Amino acid sequence: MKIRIFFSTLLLSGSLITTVLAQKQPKAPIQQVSFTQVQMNDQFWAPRIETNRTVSIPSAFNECEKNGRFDNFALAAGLIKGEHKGDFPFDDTDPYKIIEGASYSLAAKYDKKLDQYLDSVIHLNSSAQEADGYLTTCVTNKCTRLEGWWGKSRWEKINSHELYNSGHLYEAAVAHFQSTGKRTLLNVAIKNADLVCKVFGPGEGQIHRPSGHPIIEMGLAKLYKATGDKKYLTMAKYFVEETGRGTDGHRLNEYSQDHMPILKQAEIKGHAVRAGYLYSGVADVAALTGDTAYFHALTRIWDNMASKKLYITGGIGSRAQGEGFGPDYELHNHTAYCETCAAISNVYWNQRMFLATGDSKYIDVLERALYNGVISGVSLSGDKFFYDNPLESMGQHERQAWFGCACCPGNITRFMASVPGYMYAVQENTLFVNLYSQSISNIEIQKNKLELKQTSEYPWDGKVILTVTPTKAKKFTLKLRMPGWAENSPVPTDLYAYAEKNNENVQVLVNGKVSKSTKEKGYISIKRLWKKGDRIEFLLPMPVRRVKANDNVVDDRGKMAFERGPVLYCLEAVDQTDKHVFNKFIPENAPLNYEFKNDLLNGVMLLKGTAQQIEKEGDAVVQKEVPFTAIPYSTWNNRGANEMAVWLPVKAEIARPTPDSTIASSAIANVYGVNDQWEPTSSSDVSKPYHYWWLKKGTEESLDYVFDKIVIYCL
Ligand code: FUB
Ligand code: ZN
Repeated sequence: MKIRIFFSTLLLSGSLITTVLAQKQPKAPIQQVSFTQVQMNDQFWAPRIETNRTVSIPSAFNECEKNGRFDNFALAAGLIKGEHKGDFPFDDTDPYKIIEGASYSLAAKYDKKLDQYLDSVIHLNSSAQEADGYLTTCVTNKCTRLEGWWGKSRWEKINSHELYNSGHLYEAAVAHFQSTGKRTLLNVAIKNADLVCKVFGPGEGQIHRPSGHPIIEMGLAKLYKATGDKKYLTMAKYFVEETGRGTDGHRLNEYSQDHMPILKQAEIKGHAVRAGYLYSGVADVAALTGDTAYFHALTRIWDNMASKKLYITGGIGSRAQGEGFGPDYELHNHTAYCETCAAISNVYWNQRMFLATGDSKYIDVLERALYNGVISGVSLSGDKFFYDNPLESMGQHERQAWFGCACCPGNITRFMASVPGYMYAVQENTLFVNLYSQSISNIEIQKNKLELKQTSEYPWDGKVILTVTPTKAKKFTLKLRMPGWAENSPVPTDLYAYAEKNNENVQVLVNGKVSKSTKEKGYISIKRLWKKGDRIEFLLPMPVRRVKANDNVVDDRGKMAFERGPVLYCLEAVDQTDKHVFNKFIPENAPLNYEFKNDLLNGVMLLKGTAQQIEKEGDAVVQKEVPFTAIPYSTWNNRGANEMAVWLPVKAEIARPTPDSTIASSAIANVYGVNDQWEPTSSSDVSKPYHYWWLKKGTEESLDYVFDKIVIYCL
């Protein structure tokens, strides 16, 4: 007889406990189980990670070669003659990010050619480093074209990105050291960090300034962990503490979250990637120094993000202008910016919030970003990337092989290679199972080795079998994350809700029987003497769900989105009979089915149902029943540019009949305020008529990184 555990009755007391315990810091740090210990062999992630290794990393390195990223290092090293190339002072970070991704990739699967290629790139990086450790090639190369960014000398401008370059260097160096055991890049990083520690700080003669574009905080924390040298942690803490103080008299601004000290901040504002990286760095510092005040500030800011500024894709940052956050509930779809780097930063931040609290709500947000808004950033072929990830398209969006400002492709390469590292965490004699995916892992709990095997078709199916094989029988607590989506809660706030409750029960069986368990902070805890071959069956019902947004989100009113498990869906025109999306609505009660399609989009679960289509017949508007197909949002735009929507109307009034082709569409630049005050930059993507980066002419301010991306599209 199958015995079931009913968790819904525990929900109320569980959430009260969560609130109270969230105020406390855990006794011992929760440690992420390294991606090197986890071998994914599933149908979803393993092929993507392999494509990252075999296509994304080589093609991104190739773009670095073509676009002068390596030449800039060679020029700074005096190895070649010529002009500094590229449009941004942070172009050096492209190679660093790809080195990081390639290092992770090497650790998972050794490749001699790649190892040697990295050696040659690192040789250029180290040769370009100045004698005192300084490393930012456009400054060393005295690139006058980029003086607007960096000025006339080192560290002159807060937005020069010199410290951002350093941060990515440290992250790459630690990854390369840990993967290969080589100190070549680590030595470069240490020399640079030692210089940064001399130049910046509270002391006399030092520069009293925050980082401008965070990442150095996380990078320094990693360097501290890798070397054990506390001064790097002190430096990271300094950058955190200096934020919002304006000690050196620079202009305080929300754009860099530099408007007030972090301890006073409550609302997430400004540039989204900066925010995600900054708060991740703050979480690192808080965890490594045991600072609860910073952690409380982070909790407040996170609450604002997750309850008012989080897209259903897990993406953040609604605005092209300033690449950042708008006011609460500004979550428009067509012009949603949702930079790929910002979704990645959201994963970093949530992972760190989890590590600080052991609360699964952070993994719920992480999982949402992971399966949706992060991986939409890369094509299934692995060689094309989205910079912004809108939730609606008229067909004007298309992934590109590279960008003038190429932050996203490199970020994807390093992120994809690290995905297995998000599955597990260990704290004393507790093992957290955060993500589900077919895999084999070797984990150590209090010096006891253990093999953990997951057999599953997740995310397409909610059945997960975990086989536990400790070397010696061992008593420990295994915590299974109960995904929020399995508990009628798409996000841990009231920003989104399922339209109807699912009453199917989650089941947990150990060796075929119900086992004693408790529930705390979103985990089912099973404490027992685990023996070789113990088998857990975890069954998560996975019906198709309709999602409603909080009514304050104006753009989503009268609309619903579809999900199944952690996967968000969208309608793409190519799958619809009439090749249109916006002329349809899907009534709330329309039945929905799902079907796995092996030969589509590398194998995907499709959603199918019946929609109502609005059509013009002469002067009349008529309604017709038609079938529709929805695909995972992350897989859209793999069959060319076409219409796409995540949020779909539930009633006729919001659906739009497709306009007659004879009605001329017009570019509406003036609607966005583009006038002769503005000009496109050289990094505009001229291969696409509607994609331009605009800069406000002249003025210090415009050079101070206030630029708009204006997407002009046809109505
Ligand atoms: O400024 C460096 C990177 O370029 C940012 O993180 C991205 O948003 C892009 O602006
Ligand atoms: Zn980016």
